[in-house]
Amino acid sequence: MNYEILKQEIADGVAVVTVSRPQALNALNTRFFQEMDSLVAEYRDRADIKAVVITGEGKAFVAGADIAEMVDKTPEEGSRFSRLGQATFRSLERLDKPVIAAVNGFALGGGLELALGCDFRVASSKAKFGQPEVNLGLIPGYAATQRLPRLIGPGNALFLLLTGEMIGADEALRMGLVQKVVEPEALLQTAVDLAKLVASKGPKAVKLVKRAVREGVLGDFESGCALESELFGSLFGNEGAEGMKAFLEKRKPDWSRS
Ligand code: CO8
Repeated sequence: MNYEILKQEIADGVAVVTVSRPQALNALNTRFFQEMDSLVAEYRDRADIKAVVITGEGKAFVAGADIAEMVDKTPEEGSRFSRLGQATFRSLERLDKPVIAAVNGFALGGGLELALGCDFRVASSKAKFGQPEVNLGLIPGYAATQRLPRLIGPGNALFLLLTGEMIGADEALRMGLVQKVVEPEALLQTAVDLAKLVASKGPKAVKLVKRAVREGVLGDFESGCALESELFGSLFGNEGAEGMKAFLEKRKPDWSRS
């Protein structure tokens, strides 16, 4: 696919993907979702890409779904647009490789939902977060009503969803919405370094941690523990054996051996 909105730079196994529609504060339109679907499918199969960082160009990470594109939709079209976006962020979340959001500026509405579809979030101290849909007489359509309370608890989620107010990076950190806040000039390097750190771990273990957490938060405790035991066992005799042997032999693990 010829990417117009998603700019990509791939170096040392990390793909830095920049949402680039700065004239509309990177608002998410149909083209964005087509490109993101294609990109996720491509990265799934690319052995040279070990981790992904997603950021935005200019003063916004992403300022929401494209209001100009949504304004005239019928109820059926609105639901369809919502389902397509949900499916895209679900496939991003299911990518077997780490995906880190580097939130450089406004992460609002659908933009915050994109960040929620990533594994964790690093923010610039200047970033702003919010779910302003109620200001427009809307509710979120890309699963914020589901992911947000699971991540930060129902009280914090309802605070953001019902007030529609923006919060700063320190408040987002306090709520657990982001996992790290750094100065703007350090943002991208911090996210890339974290991406490389995760990519240096056992790749099967990384994939299975993602799966256990992802499926675990959706189900009950006992089923989650059963899944964890099954996945835990699957690492013995292969990647886990290499990691544990390397520890005992006081050397770095060679994941290609497993
Ligand atoms: N959609 C379309 N255009 C946008 C959006 C957006 N979400 N956000 C900003 N823009 C455009 C502005 O219209 C403006 O365009 P122009 O220069 O042509 O007038 C340009 O970007 C720059 O924006 P501003 O001049 O407003 O910049 P400011 O720095 O003054 O303000 C803000 C920045 C505060 C971020 C402001 O732009 C704003 O409030 N934006 C809207 C934020 C918002 O409400 N986002 C939520 C949208 S709804 C949503 O995301 C629902 C998701 C689920 C959808 C489910 C599918 C149905």
